[in-house]
Amino acid sequence: MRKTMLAAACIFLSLPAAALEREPWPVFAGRRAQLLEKLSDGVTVLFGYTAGEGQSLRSSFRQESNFYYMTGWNEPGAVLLLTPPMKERNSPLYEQVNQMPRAVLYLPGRNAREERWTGPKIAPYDEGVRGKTGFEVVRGVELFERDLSQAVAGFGRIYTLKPRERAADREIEPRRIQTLEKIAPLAEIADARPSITSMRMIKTQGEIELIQKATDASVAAHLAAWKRAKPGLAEYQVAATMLGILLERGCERPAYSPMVGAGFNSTVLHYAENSGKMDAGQVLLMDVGGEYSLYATDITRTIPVGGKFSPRQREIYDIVLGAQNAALSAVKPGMSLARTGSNSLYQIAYQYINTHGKDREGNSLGKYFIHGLGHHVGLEVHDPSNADTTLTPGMVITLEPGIYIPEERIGVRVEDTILVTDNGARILSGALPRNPGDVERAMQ
Ligand SMILES: [Mn+2]
Repeated sequence: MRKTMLAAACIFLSLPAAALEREPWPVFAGRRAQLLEKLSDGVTVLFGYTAGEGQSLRSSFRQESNFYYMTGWNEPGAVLLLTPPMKERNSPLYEQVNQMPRAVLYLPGRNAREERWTGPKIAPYDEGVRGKTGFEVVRGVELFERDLSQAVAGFGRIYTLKPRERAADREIEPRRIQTLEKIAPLAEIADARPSITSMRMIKTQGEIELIQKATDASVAAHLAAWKRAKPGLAEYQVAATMLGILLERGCERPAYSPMVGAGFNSTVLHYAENSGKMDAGQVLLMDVGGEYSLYATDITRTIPVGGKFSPRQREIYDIVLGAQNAALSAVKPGMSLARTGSNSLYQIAYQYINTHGKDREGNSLGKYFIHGLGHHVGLEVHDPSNADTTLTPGMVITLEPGIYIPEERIGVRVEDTILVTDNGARILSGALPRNPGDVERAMQ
């Protein structure tokens, strides 16, 4: 007994913390160069999350997504300053501004006491800090205020993240803007978000690979759930199987609260209690995806508890799948996820649903498709996108039609994460069966 415990302790101590995978540093440097070109008439300031902002008792530290996208930096308390070259040769500030480094990463100083709690961190004056950060210039965060004051004098404008209308972090960003207004009271504060968003919408090869890894782990989680889901089991037990596999395969966490709902619960769009029991004859809807090295995926499948769809469940499933296939075959550059317009994929899916099948009253089923067709996926499961975006090669989106009929206790959604290619789409979650017969077979 003692010996076993000792052995267990040794194994535990010798296991390194799971290292996040990251694109090579030059990719991030390239993004900063691109942003400097886009926002060439002002300095850009991005704040990484502090320890308090990026973590809670319930989760480990995770960087703010825009900051991570520009830096690849996942430690707390960092700040990014981008200073474009000044073009006005006659300006008295020309020399001063153009001598400044274009990109500086500011890091908090070493805090040995803090590190006893949170582990060793990289500090600004560490030897080899350039190689450890991918930045030519790394400074202590105490120099940020001085540097920003000098840089902003040449432009009078600071680009930073302005709060979105419906933001989860709506307290953090206004606080940050107050900080900037204190340092540079005369500067105009402009929004860097649309420019960063337009970059984030087009994924690099490295990003696609990370999304694929999140997807592969999630496909494995779904397949295991199909084998586990048996009459009498609780929804949370199926969710537990899925979470276990996500973590086992190197995901840091699920990309969103897993939703596992049987029967009536399958018709509740954001059902995440997962507290019900499943019975034979019900459908079980599982919307579960992992986060791998900060990248998300988003997959939903609906399976028959007991292994075989009823004729009515199968009918509804076939309509949802038909709608997804109709949208899928229409995906190509120039199409759109918007609800309206001649290039709307939503309209294609909606029309399919609305012209196939009926409810108990003989009405068309369009009114039971109550959400959008899809969204972008990346560092966030609902990755940002600018208004009036048309699809472009390199975008990663979901296609997720659904029909939810509470009075019949049938909710069916089929959701895949796909890559927009030069002339169509590649289903990143294509390894997970979608056809109802294949789903039934995979459950055995
Ligand atoms: Mn989704």
